[in-house]
Amino acid sequence: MAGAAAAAAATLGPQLGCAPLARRRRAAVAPEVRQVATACEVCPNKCAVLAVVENGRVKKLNPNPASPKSRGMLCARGNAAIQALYDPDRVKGPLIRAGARGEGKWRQVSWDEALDFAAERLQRIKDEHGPEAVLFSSTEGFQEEFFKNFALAFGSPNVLRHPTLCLASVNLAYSMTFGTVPSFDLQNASYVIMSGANRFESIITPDTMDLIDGAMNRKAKLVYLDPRFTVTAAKADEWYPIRPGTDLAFILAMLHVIVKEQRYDKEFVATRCLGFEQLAAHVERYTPEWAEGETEIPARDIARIAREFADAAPRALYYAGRRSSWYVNDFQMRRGQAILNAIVGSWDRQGGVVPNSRIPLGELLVLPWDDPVAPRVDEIETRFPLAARGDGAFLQARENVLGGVPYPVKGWMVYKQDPMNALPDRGRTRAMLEAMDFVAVIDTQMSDTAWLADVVLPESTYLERTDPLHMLPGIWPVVVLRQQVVPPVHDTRPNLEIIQGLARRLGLGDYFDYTVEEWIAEQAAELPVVNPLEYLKKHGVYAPAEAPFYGKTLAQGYRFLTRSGKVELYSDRLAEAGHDPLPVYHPPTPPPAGAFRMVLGRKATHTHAATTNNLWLLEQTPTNDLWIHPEPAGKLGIVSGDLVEVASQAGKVRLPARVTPEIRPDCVFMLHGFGKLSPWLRGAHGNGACDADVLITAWDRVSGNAAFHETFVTVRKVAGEASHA
Ligand SMILES: Nc1nc2c(c(=O)[nH]1)N[C@H]1C(S)=C(S)[C@@H](COP(=O)(O)OP(=O)(O)OC[C@H]3O[C@@H](n4cnc5c(=O)[nH]c(N)nc54)[C@H](O)[C@@H]3O)O[C@H]1N2
Ligand SMILES: Nc1nc2c(c(=O)[nH]1)N[C@H]1C(S)=C(S)[C@@H](COP(=O)(O)OP(=O)(O)OC[C@H]3O[C@@H](n4cnc5c(=O)[nH]c(N)nc54)[C@H](O)[C@@H]3O)O[C@H]1N2
Ligand code: SF4
Ligand SMILES: [Mo]
Repeated sequence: MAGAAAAAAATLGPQLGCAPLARRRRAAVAPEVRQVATACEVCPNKCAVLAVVENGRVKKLNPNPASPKSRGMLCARGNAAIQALYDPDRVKGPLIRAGARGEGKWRQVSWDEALDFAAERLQRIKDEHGPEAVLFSSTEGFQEEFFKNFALAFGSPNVLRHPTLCLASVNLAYSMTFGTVPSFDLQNASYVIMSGANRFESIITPDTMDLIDGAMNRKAKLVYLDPRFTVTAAKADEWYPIRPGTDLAFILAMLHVIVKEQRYDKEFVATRCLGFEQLAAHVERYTPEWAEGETEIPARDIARIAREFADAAPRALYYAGRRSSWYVNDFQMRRGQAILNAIVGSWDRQGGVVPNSRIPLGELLVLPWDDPVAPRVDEIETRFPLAARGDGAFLQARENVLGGVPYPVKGWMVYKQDPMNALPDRGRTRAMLEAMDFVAVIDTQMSDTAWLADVVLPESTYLERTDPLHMLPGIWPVVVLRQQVVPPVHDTRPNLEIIQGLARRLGLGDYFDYTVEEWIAEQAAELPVVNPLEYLKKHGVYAPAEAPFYGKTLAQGYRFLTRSGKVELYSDRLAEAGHDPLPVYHPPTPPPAGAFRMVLGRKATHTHAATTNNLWLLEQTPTNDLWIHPEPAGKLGIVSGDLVEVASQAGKVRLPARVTPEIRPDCVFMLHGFGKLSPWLRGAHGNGACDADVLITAWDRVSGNAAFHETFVTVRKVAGEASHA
């Protein structure tokens, strides 16, 4: 009726000369419009956002070009955050489990009741088993620090962070070589090589924009290795569908050519690097002809790429991917890349591999707590002595907890993470959850892990809260503010308030006796602008005008943060820890006859397992399917759309096949984040398949990082309809 009336008015209005009425109407409903600068939370990039609020509702999210990191970009996922804010499937208030674990019976309770309940359970575990019997796991985010601090103040050393599922091996490889984890100057590079690192779909700012500019405008040559024909492959100058797990053979052969033909930067090697002689002797045996047999990349192309790369240096870089949770030898492959970047002299040069600049922030002084006394449950000190202790080794922790060694763990607190999807072998993660006396999940939605918890503590989404400032290091560092755009739509709280509520009840309140505003004020105080807080509230970001910097570490007498103070091509520390001091190639185990290797990757329209209930993004990518090459598919009698069963040692899933030449015949691929258990996530529940059901448990030997690409699966056609929401 209302629609019909409006349509009638629209046609009749002008004829009847109702202009004064139309004006009056407009005046009456003129919306109140505000713009708030904030920072996106939908993936780790923290892109700067200008949120448009109309009559109290977020109407539009625009990019804030003031950030040198995200510049004028806000991706599809960033735009779709509005849908997540107003999603009817959100957890709208605290919940306590009312039935059996996973049965789906919940009691909607007050915050007081939820926090009393959680604190009582945590205290009980602490009294009976010690504080180390509670595990605290989380993924990066501006409020993660409060969660980590809570774990430590509670007395548990068992903090597990997401790098051990993501980038721990690449970070460790660069740290062991250069003493730091650098950025890659794609804006100025003229030659770029990438192993995987699918930047046109796996978005990292500003790398994705720089690479688009470089590749599309032919400023840089891009050589891309990936068993899949990704969007990045489509835009590259050269794409090689490398045999998976053999990138180190390609890298070692490049080193062989560059060393043998003396194409390395002799000055940099002589003055800054340690162990070149050992490296030269080591790569003698790794010829391009040998590498061809491993990688299936022609020897003449490997040799040519090595020469082109060395000749283009220092504006040449072997780009380090972010997700390096690939193989059990991942660390050594990334070390090989770092060594290659070092010897061609790309370090700290324009267009090369550049140590990050930083902007100092102030720090609110808080009451210090005593460090936890118990050893870590993942035994990281002895099993992965070189790894970042504060991040832990997630899969080792899960296996130890399941085995009850070295001590029992009875409680698990989860923040902004969905281990039921993010860890391989979902059955084992579920077994770990089932074995717990108490599980609490702080999330914005009913994730699969939340579905199996005892209490769900709903955090306000990023558009509804103010977070601590964050400095994003880089060639162009930036400080970003995430400030509240609208008040919480439901009965949710920011993480700090949840932590404070728990801490007060556990007698730890004094450690968290501050507000986020006080925290931010102290952080901002150091910034070299007038009224820094006001400046940040208005602009959303602070970036110094004088960046970027190159060559700070090239000054005479500079000591790299390695043991020797030099770039370590050869590493004593690795040898002492029982690892190869130079990267040694170990061929990957080939898939058994009739089996495929499963590889992982992303699409530009989803973040991990977090966005597959977002209707706007589901419209772009509604489900997942199994990529399989036409050759094996033909042998198995599979055509696109057929339902297939994918089985590994860990489990089985069913999903539709997508027969495509865009993947090697020896691999299969499915997108992450579908096949959800949680019926509250209506868009992804029973829609497609969950990769974590079939991935097996394996980890990198040096860093303990998950190794997701070690899984072999069989595929067979089965009768029935594909489950599709
Ligand atoms: N749109 C979107 N962007 C994101 C994210 C997201 O979820 N969605 N997540 C962010 C996060 S946390 C991360 S860690 C990054 C991940 O981004 P990347 O580091 O780029 O990692 P992935 O895209 O997971 O995988 C890279 C590619 O490696 C290929 N690959 C598999 N095995 C091999 C191999 O043996 N050799 C070679 N050369 N290639 C191989 C896979 O086919 C895949 O295409 O993306 C970030 N950006
Ligand atoms: N099978 C498989 N496993 C993987 C990967 C893969 O590709 N496949 N990728 C690996 C990589 S690279 C990474 S980085 C990890 C990522 O692992 P996770 O961090 O677990 O990934 P997400 O699915 O992005 O997010 C987890 C949860 O955070 C919630 N969340 C989002 N925003 C907020 C917020 O503001 N507050 C709170 N409290 N919660 C919020 C989401 O609702 C979601 O349930 O997974 C790793 N594991
Ligand atoms: S890349 Fe997209 S999802 Fe990630 S922070 Fe930026 S806008 Fe948000
Ligand atoms: Mo990641």
